[in-house]
Amino acid sequence: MEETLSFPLWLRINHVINLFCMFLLMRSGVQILADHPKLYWNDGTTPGSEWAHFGTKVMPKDRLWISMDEAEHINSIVALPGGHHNLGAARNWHFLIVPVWIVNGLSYAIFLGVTGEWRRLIPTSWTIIPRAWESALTFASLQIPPDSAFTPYDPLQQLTYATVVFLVAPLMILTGLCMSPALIARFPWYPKLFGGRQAARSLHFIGLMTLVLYTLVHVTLVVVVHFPEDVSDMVLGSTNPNVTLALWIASMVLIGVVLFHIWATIYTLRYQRQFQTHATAIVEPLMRFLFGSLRSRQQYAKADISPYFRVNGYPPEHESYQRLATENFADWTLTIGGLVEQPLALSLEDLRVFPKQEQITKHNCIQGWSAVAEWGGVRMSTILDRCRLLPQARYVVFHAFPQAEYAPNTYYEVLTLEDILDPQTMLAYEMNWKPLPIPHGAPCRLRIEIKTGYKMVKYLRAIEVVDSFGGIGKGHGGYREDHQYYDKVAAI
Ligand SMILES: Nc1nc2c(c(=O)[nH]1)N[C@H]1C(S)=C(S)[C@@H](COP(=O)(O)O)O[C@H]1N2
Ligand SMILES: [Mo]
Repeated sequence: MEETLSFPLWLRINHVINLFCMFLLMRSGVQILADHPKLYWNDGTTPGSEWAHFGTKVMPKDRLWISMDEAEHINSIVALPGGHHNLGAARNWHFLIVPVWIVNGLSYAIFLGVTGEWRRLIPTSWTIIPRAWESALTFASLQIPPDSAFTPYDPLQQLTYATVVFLVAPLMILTGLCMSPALIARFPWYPKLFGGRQAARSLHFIGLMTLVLYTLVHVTLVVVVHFPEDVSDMVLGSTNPNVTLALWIASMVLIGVVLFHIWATIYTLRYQRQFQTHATAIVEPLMRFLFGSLRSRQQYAKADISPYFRVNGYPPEHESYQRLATENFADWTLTIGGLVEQPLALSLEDLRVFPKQEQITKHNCIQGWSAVAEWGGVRMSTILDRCRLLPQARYVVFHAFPQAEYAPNTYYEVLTLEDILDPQTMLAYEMNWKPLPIPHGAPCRLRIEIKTGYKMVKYLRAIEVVDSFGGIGKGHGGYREDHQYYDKVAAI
């Protein structure tokens, strides 16, 4: 039964939007990967256990190194925006485009269903498999199956389209969601469906490679088989035989996409701050809407604790810190002030008097690595109850001791009161039942399990309750927001 191929207008529009989104997602995705260019099947991301490593950097064996040192520089031709550690901008592109791509994909699926066009894509008989195999053999011998094989698609083509649309694309969404610390803190079983968070990350990458390969083959075949009729059908629908016009429009669209990428790359690199401000105005409310009300309910077993826990952020060399360290932080005090009725200055001993909370949780660095550890300390809400917030209080700022890598600035991060009330948000002075080691933030650090790692300030010196953070640092809500253009929600 011969069916004529008619691509309705909605489908042609879907196709163009999809093409526009896919390349932006791919390039920004590659930039995100470059920040931690290693892939694993285990959630401890033990160094050496990666199944793929892109780049040449080798970490030293004889001194402390941090995960930021592992990031690779990447060319702007493959990555958006390219360069070194432009993770903030790449994430903003990724998260701006993802909703457009998903809405476009859903509307495509709905139209397919409603119009009955799905029958061309979803196989309805097992005979498609031997027929697709036959077709594969034909292509392998560098021949094109006869016209009669295209009804409207050739069986191999149909099978491939169905796989990409109904298997690979949903898998990209589902595995992408596993990257959200908030989501997997609330539903720790969810990433297990894919074999863990790192397995999901690996699958997300394999999905990307599948889509790249698919795109290459798809474009090649459109050019080799039935060109330029395919282009004409794709652009104008099969009722319009004006091939020249179709080729002209297709070329303009492709040139437009390329120009957009060139503009996006240059704009992002030149106006990082402006792009951050505009992009996060959209991305942050969306992140809050999707993940903002999720509360951490993690309780991993002792056996889940990772043998190795990466470090990010070198210990402060500053003598104000070093002097405290030599005395095991006996003289350390944490000041809690700002918009509180009762300012506090707490020593380690004071902290140990509060009811102790213990939790075994998964740490998720924004760069991509993860690790599980036990944390012991005091719940943040306990501390805030003790100092009694004033009614104007809206944000809590965590300040660290000065670290040489950030001089003349110091590391700090801002959290909302709602974030803080997560039951697993705490000041940790213990890691794996031992005093918090110096590389991990001794004597005391923040844990907030619904966020990516950069929110969890180490080497804590002071906590400040404020009604606005515009005057702190550069005013974007944290050191990494100020200097690396990250968003301040950090829920994925
Ligand atoms: N003071 C300070 N705190 C910090 C950082 C830092 O550089 N300085 N890095 C953050 C980042 S990006 C991560 S992933 C975690 C890492 O914690 P870890 O070193 O214990 O693994 O600490 C966060 N807290
Ligand atoms: Mo991080």
